[in-house]
Amino acid sequence: MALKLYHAEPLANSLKSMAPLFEKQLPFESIYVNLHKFEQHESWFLAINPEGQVPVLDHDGTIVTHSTVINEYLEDAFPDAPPLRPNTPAGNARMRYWNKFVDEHVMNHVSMHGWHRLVGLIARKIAAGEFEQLMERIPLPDQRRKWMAARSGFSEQQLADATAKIEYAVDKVERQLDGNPWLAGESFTLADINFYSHCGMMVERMFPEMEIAKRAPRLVEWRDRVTVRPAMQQALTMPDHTEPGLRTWSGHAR
Ligand SMILES: N[C@@H](CCC(=O)N[C@@H](CS)C(=O)NCC(=O)O)C(=O)O
Repeated sequence: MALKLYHAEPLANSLKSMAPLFEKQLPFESIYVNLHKFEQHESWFLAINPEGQVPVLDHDGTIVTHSTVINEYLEDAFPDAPPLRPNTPAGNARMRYWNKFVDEHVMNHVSMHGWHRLVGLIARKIAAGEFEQLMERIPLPDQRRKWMAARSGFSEQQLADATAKIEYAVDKVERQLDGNPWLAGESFTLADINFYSHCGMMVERMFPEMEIAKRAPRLVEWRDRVTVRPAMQQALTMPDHTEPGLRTWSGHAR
């Protein structure tokens, strides 16, 4: 059995698929893809994932893409490893409800702020002609538009809309954690890993004006319980090649 994970820094989608590998104690070969150098759009990587995005799991030649799909694949492929799904119909439905919520209503909004603050700096450093050439290599039209928007800067209105969606998510999670130790109920699941990787671990540092400690104390306590998990610590200490000067809020929870 050979597992390889193509990933970037331990944050967002990359963290989301690294954490389950450590939680499930599955040895894997880590292959770092440098997004700051656009390696995800190079032909060697596009041959593995034609969509040009990380993370990608390679399990004995079976290629699996999209973090939520990868994480469920690991549950199905390794039933004897410590589970990250309740494995009851109702429990799995709750977990998938929260995964869907994070994937559809949280990830892109936090990501826009991240791209505005970090990727925008990277994109603006690239010379005009070179930038257009790099854009031509991006296979997903939405992703190409996102890179271009990051270079010119997202509008105040777009950023404010994204902030409102994040506030909604924070309040929703805070209510869910009233009486439930974890998002899907009694056990730690992929849903906790998902919300943590995209929002929970950095929301306080990214949005100090939200006063998260006051607004969502249960979320902060949950966040700390996720951070100290040995597997999460292993994932969080995976290499970070972000230029130190560009590590503002993205300095990870270490
Ligand atoms: N739906 C995908 C999204 C993957 C994604 O957005 N990956 C980002 C890194 S967090 C990426 O590869 N960005 C580089 C790019 O699109 O150029 C998933 O869940 O894995």
